[in-house]
Amino acid sequence: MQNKIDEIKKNAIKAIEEACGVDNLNEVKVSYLGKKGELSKLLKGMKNVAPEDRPKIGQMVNEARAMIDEQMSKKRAEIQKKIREEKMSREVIDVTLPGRKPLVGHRHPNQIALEDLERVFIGMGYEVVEGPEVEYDKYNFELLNIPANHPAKDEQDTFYITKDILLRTQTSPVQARIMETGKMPIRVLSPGRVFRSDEVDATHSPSFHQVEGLVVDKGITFADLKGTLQQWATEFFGPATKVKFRPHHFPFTEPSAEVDITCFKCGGKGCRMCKGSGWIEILGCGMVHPKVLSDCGIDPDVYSGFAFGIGLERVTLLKYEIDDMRLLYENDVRFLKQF
Ligand code: 2NM
Repeated sequence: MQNKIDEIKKNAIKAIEEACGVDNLNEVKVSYLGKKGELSKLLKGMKNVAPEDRPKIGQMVNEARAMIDEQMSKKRAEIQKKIREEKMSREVIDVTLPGRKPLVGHRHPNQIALEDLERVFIGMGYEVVEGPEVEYDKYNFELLNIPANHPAKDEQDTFYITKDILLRTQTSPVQARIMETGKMPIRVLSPGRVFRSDEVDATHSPSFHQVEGLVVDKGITFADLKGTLQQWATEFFGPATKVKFRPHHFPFTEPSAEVDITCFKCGGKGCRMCKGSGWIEILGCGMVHPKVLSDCGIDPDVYSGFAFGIGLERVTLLKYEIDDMRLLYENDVRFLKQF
């Protein structure tokens, strides 16, 4: 009996020594001190022991149990200490290390150009107004004097949601909504995303941005339009910039014009930027058509106005001398970081 107890003790101590974690140690505990463990098994064999020897054996088993238990506690404390120390050394903070620099993003080149552009018009007293990208046919076409048979209304050119609801092809519907409110005078700039059913290439995208301007008041003339755009060109492209108005046609303006500016790269001599002509086509504009005014509830005999539309991407590409519009949409940080 004595030998057996000694052997259990020896094995238990060895197992405790070798235990490599708290879970493992618990397993050892169960197998020696548990209900079905080695010591309990031994006690169950007591019926074969002479009655007078039983208290002695019982005492020896209890001593063995106490001794194994104590070893166990020691080992447990050791393991926990080691775990704690490892954790502490892992979590040590070296306060002398340099700080980590947070990655700060910045504005997209389109956004920089837009804010530069807005600043000029805000300086002239314009208010920036945005509107829905999903529009009614009524605001996108009908109120802007774009008749049902106009090519812009073709399914090939416009993204229709239903017969009457579509992705706006211009930001003028925002201005039709403003005219409809009837609050005078109007001096607004409407930047925003527009959609056309175009194939992607270096100068086209099915989704791009426009900045349209609208002024309506008593006595507004083409001279106001010319002065305004000349002022914008000077502030935006540089003091030497001249503007040239070429007759054009838009359904919502009469008369209408396309505007060229002298090339800000070569000053008008002709270079790669302006394809040798000295001029760069920059926007469309005109006097708001009397029918558009009256359809929007404004009396064209009392009020007149001008409007213009600038392609934001076109301005961004020119400003930064980028030769492919697709670069603006790919969001490659190696490209975006340069602005
Ligand atoms: C352009 C060219 C010419 C324009 C017209 C209007 C409105 F709402 F008054 F009718 N907004 N914008 C306009 C005029 C837009 O884009 C090339």
